[in-house]
Amino acid sequence: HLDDKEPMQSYRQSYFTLLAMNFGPIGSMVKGEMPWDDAKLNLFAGDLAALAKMDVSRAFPPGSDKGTTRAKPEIWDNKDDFEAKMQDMREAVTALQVAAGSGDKKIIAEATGAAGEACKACHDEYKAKE
Ligand code: ASC
Repeated sequence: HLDDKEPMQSYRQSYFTLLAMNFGPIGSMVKGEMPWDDAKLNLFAGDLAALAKMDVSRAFPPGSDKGTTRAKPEIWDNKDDFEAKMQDMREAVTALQVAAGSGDKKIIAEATGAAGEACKACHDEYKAKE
């Protein structure tokens, strides 16, 4: 490996970086911090939905809580709740792709808010601040 990190830590960080870099611009467009671009929004929402089909749960196997990870031990203590929150995220970003296809800014804003809440719900419980 290229570094001395837990390999699954690299896997999950890469995954969530891809999520953030597709979701971030959608959030910025909805907030008016970036020019609205329907084509880009649909591309990003499509990639998010594709990423949601990946089994990111496999990036959190037992024993992969070692090292300097910001993934809190509660993930492995509350696997069912963690999985449920992950599933909420999958459903929210899949719904966001459908919303993006509508072209309706209000519907897109609501779906973006819901997806952001799904991200946050998991971070609040399972991602260390630093
Ligand atoms: C983002 C991003 C997150 C979520 C979260 C939403 O753009 O990188 O982790 O939105 O901040 O509350």
